[in-house]
Amino acid sequence: MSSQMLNRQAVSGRAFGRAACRSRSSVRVMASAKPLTFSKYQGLGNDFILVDNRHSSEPVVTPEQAVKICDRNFGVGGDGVIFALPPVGDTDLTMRIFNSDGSEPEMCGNGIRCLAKFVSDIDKAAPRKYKIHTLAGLIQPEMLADGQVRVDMGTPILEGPKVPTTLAPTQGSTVVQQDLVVEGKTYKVTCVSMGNPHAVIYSCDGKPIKIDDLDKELAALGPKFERNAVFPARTNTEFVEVISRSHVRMVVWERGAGRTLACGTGACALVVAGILEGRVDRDKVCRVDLPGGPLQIEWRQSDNHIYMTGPAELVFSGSLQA
Ligand code: ZDP
Repeated sequence: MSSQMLNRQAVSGRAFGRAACRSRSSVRVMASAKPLTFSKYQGLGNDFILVDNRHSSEPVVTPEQAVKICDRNFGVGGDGVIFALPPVGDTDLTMRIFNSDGSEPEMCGNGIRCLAKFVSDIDKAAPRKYKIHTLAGLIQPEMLADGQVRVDMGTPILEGPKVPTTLAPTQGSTVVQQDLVVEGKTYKVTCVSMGNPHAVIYSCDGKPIKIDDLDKELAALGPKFERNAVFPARTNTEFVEVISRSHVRMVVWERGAGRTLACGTGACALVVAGILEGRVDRDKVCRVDLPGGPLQIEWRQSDNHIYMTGPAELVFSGSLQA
């Protein structure tokens, strides 16, 4: 695939021909004709290729190239490519991400923990807090002494049209436990944005979700929610089982990435939804069990912000030939 064909058109929510034809050639990146150095990090198995792009405000990898880099057979393999870009205003840096289908989401939770760890590793910085500019606004990860990362994820967006969804609101302008029929079953959907859209489901046909049963249907069901007409920007979808009022279990079908082992913005969105549905306690840390491991989530009343705490680990570093 010549570089001429790879002109840049990143548009949120639109995929770039991943499934159709997985080209047989290994990925080549024309990053100013020198190899592209990268590091792979993961947060609970949600894995990303991190690129230090602080020398230019333009990502050195196009959405199409990101699709190939994320390919688990012909590329490095990952759920997305994340760029550390120059700061905006009084922030420390800017984050952008391309999903594995080439679409560009506004925010990513596991990804921003990995980005903070990546930058602090490169800069050999002592544990500190970062101000990061994203398409979803200011997000602030803080490196903790125990190696975990706690992130001030800001405030959730609850107005239906801003999530966005066309489902009718049930509590003021918020869509809480609204009916959505998919494949003949009636799901109760609560819609929350963490900068990126989430549809959260705790019950179906009047019965609580059981993760072990739901998990088998996820591959067939996930796309039916992701691309449902009531979600104009597509959506991430979280199915949740309540264990206690401060402990839940989930599986996720991500917009532009499919089934992943973890979704940080999704974990935040489902705790907000659980509180709005009266299933989860506010002002208490809620343990969220994701397929890849646990996250600690708290929706604080004092500042209405959500705080997410979890791991971020280096897997390996390498370079892609020009
Ligand atoms: O909104 C989207 O398109 C998500 N697929 C973005 C990635 C979200 C992520 N998994 C997270 O942890 O929030 C990185």
